[in-house]
Amino acid sequence: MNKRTFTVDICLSPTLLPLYELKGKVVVIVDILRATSVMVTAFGHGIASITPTATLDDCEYYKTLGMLTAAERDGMQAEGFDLGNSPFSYQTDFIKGKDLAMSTTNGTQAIAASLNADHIVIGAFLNIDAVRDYLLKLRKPVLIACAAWKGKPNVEDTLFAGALLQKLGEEVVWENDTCQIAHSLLESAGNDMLSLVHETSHVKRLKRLGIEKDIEFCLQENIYPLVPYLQGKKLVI
Ligand code: 3SL
Repeated sequence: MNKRTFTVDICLSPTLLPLYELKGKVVVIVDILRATSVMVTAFGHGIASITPTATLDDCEYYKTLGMLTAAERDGMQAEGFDLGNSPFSYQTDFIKGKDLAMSTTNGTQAIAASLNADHIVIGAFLNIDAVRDYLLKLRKPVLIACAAWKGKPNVEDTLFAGALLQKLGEEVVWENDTCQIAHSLLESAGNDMLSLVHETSHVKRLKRLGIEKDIEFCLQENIYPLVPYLQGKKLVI
């Protein structure tokens, strides 16, 4: 490893996070379908901050403070909250300048499990080049933390991890075999990530809910050149 290179590792599920040292690391949280894609979209449309919460009760508390709230469980909007987890719900001027509290099945849990990291940033295909540039500027050891689905690794988050690795290229040293797994998966997708993702369990789950357009939207690259990062309890840009 020369002076300028830095390490990258990939954690395929939050249940494996206790095996990783987070101190001294930049953790990139990834939940392609759909939490981190939604967060990036919300910032792209002017939200002022997002406070991620692991529990619905905590999210509800922020409602009592007058904040906008979003909550999802098992793909559906949780009852009593203002918004759900579709990126299309955030493409509106209504959210401009607002502070949002948000709780999701996996994405916000992955953030809660990573709080010992030096930096937490939000990654999605929608902002992948901006994330790469951010990491190249910081030049600190990176852990890409996949939110997965209820502890089980998934294709879409692993694909993103492979794509980010590829974009970091020669600037990084791969720390563990999960990097090879993610990179091989990306190569197996070739130019057709959509077909691979279409076969996944989460897509089947989401299709049952009739939100196929969300899937295609979340697989687009570089729609929003911004990087949300955790500052105290809030994500900001
Ligand atoms: O688990 C999550 O954080 C969500 O992104 C899941 S869903 O896409 O809303 O089903």
